[in-house]
Amino acid sequence: MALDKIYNYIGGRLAEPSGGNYLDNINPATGKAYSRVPASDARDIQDAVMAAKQASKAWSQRSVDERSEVLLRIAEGIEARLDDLAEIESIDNGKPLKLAKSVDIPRAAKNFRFYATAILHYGSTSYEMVEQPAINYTLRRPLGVVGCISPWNLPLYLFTWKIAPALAAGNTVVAKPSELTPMSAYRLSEICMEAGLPPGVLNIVHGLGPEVGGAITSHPEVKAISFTGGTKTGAEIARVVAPKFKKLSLELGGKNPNIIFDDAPFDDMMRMTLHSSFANQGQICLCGSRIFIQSGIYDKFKETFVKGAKRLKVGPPADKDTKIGAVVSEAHMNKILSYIHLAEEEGGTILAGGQRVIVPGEYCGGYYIAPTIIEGLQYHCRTNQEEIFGPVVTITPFDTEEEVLEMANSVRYGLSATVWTKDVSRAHRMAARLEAGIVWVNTWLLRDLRTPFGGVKDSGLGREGGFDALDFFTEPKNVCIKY
Ligand code: TXE
Repeated sequence: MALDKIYNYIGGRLAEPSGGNYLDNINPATGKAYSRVPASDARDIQDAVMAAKQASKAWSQRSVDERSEVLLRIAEGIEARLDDLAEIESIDNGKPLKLAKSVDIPRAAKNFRFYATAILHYGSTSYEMVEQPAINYTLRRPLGVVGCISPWNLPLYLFTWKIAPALAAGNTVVAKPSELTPMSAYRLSEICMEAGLPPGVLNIVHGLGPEVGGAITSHPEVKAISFTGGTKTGAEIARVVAPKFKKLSLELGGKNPNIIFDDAPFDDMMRMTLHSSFANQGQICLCGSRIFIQSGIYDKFKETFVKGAKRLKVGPPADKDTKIGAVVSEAHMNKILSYIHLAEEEGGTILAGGQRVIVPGEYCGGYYIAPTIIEGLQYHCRTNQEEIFGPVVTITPFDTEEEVLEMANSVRYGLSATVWTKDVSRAHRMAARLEAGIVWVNTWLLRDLRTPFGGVKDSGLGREGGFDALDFFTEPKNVCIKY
């Protein structure tokens, strides 16, 4: 049977890749190819950039009301296709259908809605001078053509998180979704056409990272790059764009601490910790993969947590009882399994999981891993320092705030941290001293889209969210008038 084909979206039209080459798109729940993705190259990026450049002036000169209306229609288009989009996201990525339907797709629509309305309230500053009769005001202008490159873990969610503010601010966009999860981005092209987005304002080009992503980052007409993905790729992109002086926003990996004090609200903490450890098969950059538990509740925590993890059902993403679907690819599964072996070599004890799960029937070739809990590791060993990005967590006891801060801050990453305690003063002390861009206290992944989102250290550069993203996608120009 011929596999369904995905097309690029360039200049308002669906297009085959110039070279006529395609990659297989694998369904990770079965391990079988189910569609074909364009293996585009620099020629397709050249076409996309030219289309974006041509559309740039007219789009930037539209009133914010007009831009807002088009983006709201895109949000409505996503909402209208909730079921279809959730299904394809779940097939492409391996995530439970329920999760795609309750989190990924609603959030993609919300991203468009949020920036369609944020732009209506986006202002700029003015400074009156007293010593001289003069006033300064700052214009904020779109940059022109910008590039957005996104990963596979939250495909449409993260793709739209970049595209929506870029378009709202009046830029035109050349965007590349991950080659592992291209289907929802392809559907987005259809939604944009239906919503009346003018041709060339958004261009979506599919293909491999170095060929397609690399052609975007190195293109002289692309004025800014917004990237989410691995830290290694982020470093490569920074190397390419730095000498070209492009604006750069990087959301990279994490190795986030989840710190649980004796006085934590136990039941809430346990429910949420199971979620923050294993949601989306642990493939969320914000997952708390290093869990530190104060000694007084360590044994109780361990017993309840291990029981809870063993109860999480691993199975086909479309099953309504499935809590843990498939990880995204065979290569990624092998990477995660190799870290589990490393943990054993480093002296860790596997308390739950630790192996691939074979789901019978048509899913027997799928990439499933049981939720895995490891104890007994030193905080500075590789398992505790490197990003695994799968359903694997370590648990480590601690006694004092000082001790846990040293362990928590010992990694090269600094994306997020979670603290569980009823002591308000302690919560503030910890929040101030944790090296992270985002700290949650007594919760996890509670997101207000107005807040700055991003990491410190090797977790990235710059902030997304709220007006920060609109600042990123615009250039300030100060005007000083003496009167
Ligand atoms: O991501 P890549 P990979 C972490 C996680 C994972 C590791 C590697 O630890 O195991 O990164 O994942 C495009 N120029 N995260 O290799 O390669 C690529 O095509 C321009 C954390 O799958 O970073 C895709 O569209 N673009 C993370 C995007 O970059 C390039 C989410 C991300 O892929 C490129 C995903 C290049 N040279 C992985 N090479 C998070 N922070 O949420 C690749 N790409």
